[in-house]
Amino acid sequence: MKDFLVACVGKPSAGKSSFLNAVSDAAAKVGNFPFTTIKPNHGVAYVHIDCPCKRFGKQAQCAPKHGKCVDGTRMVPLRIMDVAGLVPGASTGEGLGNQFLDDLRTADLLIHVVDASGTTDAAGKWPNIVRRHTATAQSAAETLALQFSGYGANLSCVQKSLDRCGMKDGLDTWDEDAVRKVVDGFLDERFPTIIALNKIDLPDSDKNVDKIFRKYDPSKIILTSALAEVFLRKLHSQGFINYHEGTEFFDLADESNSLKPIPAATQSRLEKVQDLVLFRYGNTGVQATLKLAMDTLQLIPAFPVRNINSFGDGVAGGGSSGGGGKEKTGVFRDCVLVKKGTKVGDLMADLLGESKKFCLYAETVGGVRLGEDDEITPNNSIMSFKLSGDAVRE
Ligand SMILES: Nc1nc2c(ncn2[C@@H]2O[C@H](COP(=O)(O)OP(=O)(O)OP(=O)(O)O)[C@@H](O)[C@H]2O)c(=O)[nH]1
Ligand SMILES: [Mg+2]
Repeated sequence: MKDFLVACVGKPSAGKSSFLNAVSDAAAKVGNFPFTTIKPNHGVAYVHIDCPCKRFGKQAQCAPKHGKCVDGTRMVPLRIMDVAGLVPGASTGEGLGNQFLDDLRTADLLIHVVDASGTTDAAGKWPNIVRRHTATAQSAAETLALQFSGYGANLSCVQKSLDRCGMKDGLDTWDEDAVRKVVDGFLDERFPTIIALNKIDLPDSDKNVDKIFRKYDPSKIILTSALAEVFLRKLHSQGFINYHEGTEFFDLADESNSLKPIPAATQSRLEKVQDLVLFRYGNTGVQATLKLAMDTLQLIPAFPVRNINSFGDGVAGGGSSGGGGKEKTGVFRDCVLVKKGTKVGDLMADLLGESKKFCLYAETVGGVRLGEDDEITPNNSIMSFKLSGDAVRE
């Protein structure tokens, strides 16, 4: 199946690299000056999903090949990258120019990281665009296609986004809200986009949060503190706390665990993070952002298993290695993210490749047969593919 990629974009110093570090294994350079990132950083983030092992009481045997599963909460890998800071006009060569837009071409979704403590500003270059538009007597779509060319836009993509947000020609009369609507419409057409409204731990953020919520679709905004998440994860990896990612909870050292006592200076910082972020917002928001990314991309997890009764190892019912307990290698070893609407046959082709022709049938829990044209849904997402070789052996 396609390996999905999400990319963090946003203005310089918004916290893109911090966000990447907060959710992934990356160690991207972070700095309090613009354009710290020149070359994109890549990482693997883990999205938390409900693992079926819990439903079947098999948490102890659950053994993901990638990521891990903690008591039925499964961490599924998702590729993520950040890029250099985006400034208005990047598509015409300002800032770091087109280079970083190239890096984005393969992204499936953008996480627009916004510094909530900063001032919001509209694209400063709009008057120039209007001037050129008027001088060249082009249509609105033509002018914008040129402007968005760095984002991989073509005329039809721009035209579609204009139609979708109900904007016609008369670009020179658009006010700020209209321009914003058009830009948002275009981004939605080209890339699904969600907003990580970052730095909510800073005092100035409050007033901007309201403003931004009024301007954008609130269902696409998550309040985040990448800094708090990085801090909590660091304390966790250093053995000071047991941080329950995605929640406001962590365990401290006591007789029942082997955690280390926290030094006084760190303790006061931890209390601050609790006061400013965890108690106020319930969590740091970064895990929720990944979840929203997954929902926006309409990804659902599918669990190919070798044995539909034991949920044992392997993608397809190919040859058995012979001997050994059925669950020697654990259950629900594989998990793939598929886009809603994906057909059973598509997944089959992807996982089995050439061997697809030996596939007799696919089945899900309870021995229910699946047709190649059946869509994968949360109800049939555990599936096994019966190959002819297998049928002979059994
Ligand atoms: N208070 C606070 N500061 C943050 C947060 N996230 C990032 N920062 C700080 O913001 C500054 C910029 O962070 P980066 O992650 O380097 O930002 P960036 O968007 O990658 O910046 P460029 O690569 O230069 O475009 C650093 O000083 C970070 O420590 C946050 O959630 N809260
Ligand atoms: Mg950066």
